[in-house]
Amino acid sequence: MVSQVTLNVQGMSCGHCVNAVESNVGKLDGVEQVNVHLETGKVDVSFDEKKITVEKIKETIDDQGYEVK
Ligand SMILES: [Cu+2]
Repeated sequence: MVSQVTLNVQGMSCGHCVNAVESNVGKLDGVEQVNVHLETGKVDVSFDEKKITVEKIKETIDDQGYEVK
């Protein structure tokens, strides 16, 4: 079953940041779709909760150097 979460992420400022988050979160097993909204700092993620947790998604964003609220 696919779940949807919107995370508030601080520190994303340009297209490079968008790419870093979208590509690294997007390649996680269980993530169906990831969409970064640079203007608002919001990151929409669709994921299979049987395969991956929100914690793991947050961790991955954090690893890129951005703070997840
Ligand atoms: Cu950037």
